[in-house]
Amino acid sequence: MPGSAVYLRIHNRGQSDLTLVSASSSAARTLAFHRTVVEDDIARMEAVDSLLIPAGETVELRPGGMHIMLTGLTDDLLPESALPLQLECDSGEVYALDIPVMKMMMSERDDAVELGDLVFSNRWARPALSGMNVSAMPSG
Ligand SMILES: [Cu+2]
Repeated sequence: MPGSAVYLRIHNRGQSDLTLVSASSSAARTLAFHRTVVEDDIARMEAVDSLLIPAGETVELRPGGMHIMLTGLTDDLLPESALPLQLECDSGEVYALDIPVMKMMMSERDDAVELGDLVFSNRWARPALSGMNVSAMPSG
């Protein structure tokens, strides 16, 4: 199944907990919040309905953990391009971000974007081609 995954760090600098309830992009038909669970030494991914960002805390989406899964790609995700991502909060607020496509995370990056109470940083997505049956399957 062709697909990609988005990783990023989200810090809530506000006084209230925020919950992200959906993700969308013009580059893919389906986006879902996933977490990785390990049972009997086998890792698999599981969809979760929402992503809680507690007040004052930081949530990290990274390979092998939480991530945003993209399937049904409508655009090729090529290295050095960027994909548009919208995250919707339960308050109705929508956060629009560009996610750089890269093969791996290049350590810490100074790319923080402040939108309302949330600060997004270290964001990246795995490269993938929209037409391929076999792709570099995100490991989690
Ligand atoms: Cu996944």
